[in-house]
Amino acid sequence: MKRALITGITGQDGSYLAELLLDKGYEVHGIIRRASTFNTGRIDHLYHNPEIYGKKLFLHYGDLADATQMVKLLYELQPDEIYNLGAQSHVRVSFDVPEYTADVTGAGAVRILEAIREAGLVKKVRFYQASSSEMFGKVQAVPQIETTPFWPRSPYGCAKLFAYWLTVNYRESYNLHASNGILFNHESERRGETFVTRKITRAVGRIKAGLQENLVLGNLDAQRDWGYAKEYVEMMWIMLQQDKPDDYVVATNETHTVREFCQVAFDRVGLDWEKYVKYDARYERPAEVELLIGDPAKAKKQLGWEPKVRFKELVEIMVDHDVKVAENERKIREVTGAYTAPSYLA
Ligand code: NAP
Ligand code: G4F
Repeated sequence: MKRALITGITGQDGSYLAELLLDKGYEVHGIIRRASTFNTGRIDHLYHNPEIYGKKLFLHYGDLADATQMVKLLYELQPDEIYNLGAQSHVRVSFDVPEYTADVTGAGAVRILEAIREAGLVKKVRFYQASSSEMFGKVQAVPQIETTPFWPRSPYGCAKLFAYWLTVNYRESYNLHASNGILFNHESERRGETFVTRKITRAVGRIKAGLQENLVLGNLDAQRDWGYAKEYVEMMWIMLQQDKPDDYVVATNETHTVREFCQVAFDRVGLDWEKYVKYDARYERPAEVELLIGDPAKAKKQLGWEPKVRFKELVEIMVDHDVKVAENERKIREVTGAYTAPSYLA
């Protein structure tokens, strides 16, 4: 039985990856942060399953800012594979907390890489770094591929670039099996509620259910290459099963504006988006990434991976889910007369 360690297991990707690895027979360990509120909503179905938790899935308190705990965990666990998905992952927020983002999203990767050396795991372990299309920033070529020069446009992008190069550097310096997945935006029913896609689909559900009046957004012209998260975590695993580590673009090779996302999402429930979407400059960023579109040809050729869920289907999956969530919330409110929708319903 292989043993995997996931940082960021409570996040969108971490939760899907945990499911995938458990399905493949792995023993899965995840690092979670202590919080004053519940933060395990995305993995509660695994955590509350007595056949899984404590038998195949184990959670450990820790933080990417805490190098000592990282070394201790790696000594204890001796994992075969490490997936570094933990991060302060919100681009807009990274402008508010640049130093924290550098520490967790950037230096967090070094802490794991050094812990691998400290625990004597260089020859045994395989390491995956969650790199990002945000590193292409002010894009130098269209579409973007593995060799496109980087030009990050946010503290988040800069932090991810640091972690990207460190991963390459440890591969070259110590012969560590370390790979970067350069993942373009990927979304799902589990996407964080403050990223634009989920903000839109939640609003659609809530407007339809009469729980919300409008939706306030920033830049509608930004273009993104949006794929389905469930398919993207599979690529993380595939990359670590190769004899040789390498870096891969994971994308759909299609791009759409935020405006188009709104159109398709509101259309799904028969509403005219223009009547509900308002603009507020506070959602703009000091520097914007205007266009992302990735060509995953290398992933297809070398690893046989290609995305199946395309833009319209992705929007519809998310809207259909959020319509149900909002309808539940409306019913709960009707019965209790109060706002009681628990966040894990999302
Ligand atoms: P997410 O939903 O925001 O999840 C981030 C995870 O990191 C959460 O589990 C979070 O824990 C954890 N975390 C935050 N700060 C931490 C810290 N100081 N120490 C330990 N863990 C910490 O992100 P995601 O969408 O799943 O993305 C997964 C990874 O891929 C991230 O590194 C992200 O930057 C990267 N990425 C994402 C995309 C995308 O489109 N989704 C594209 C490219 C790259 P809490 O639950 O406690 O907050
Ligand atoms: O959904 P977003 O916040 O995602 P963004 O900035 O592209 O970052 C995501 O994808 C990256 C991969 O490229 C990841 F590395 C990163 O961790 C994260 O998952 O914003 C998408 C676009 C932006 O251009 C933004 O300006 O939507 C625009 N937007 C317009 N109104 C908005 C809003 N974004 C947010 N979050 N909220 C708005 O109200």
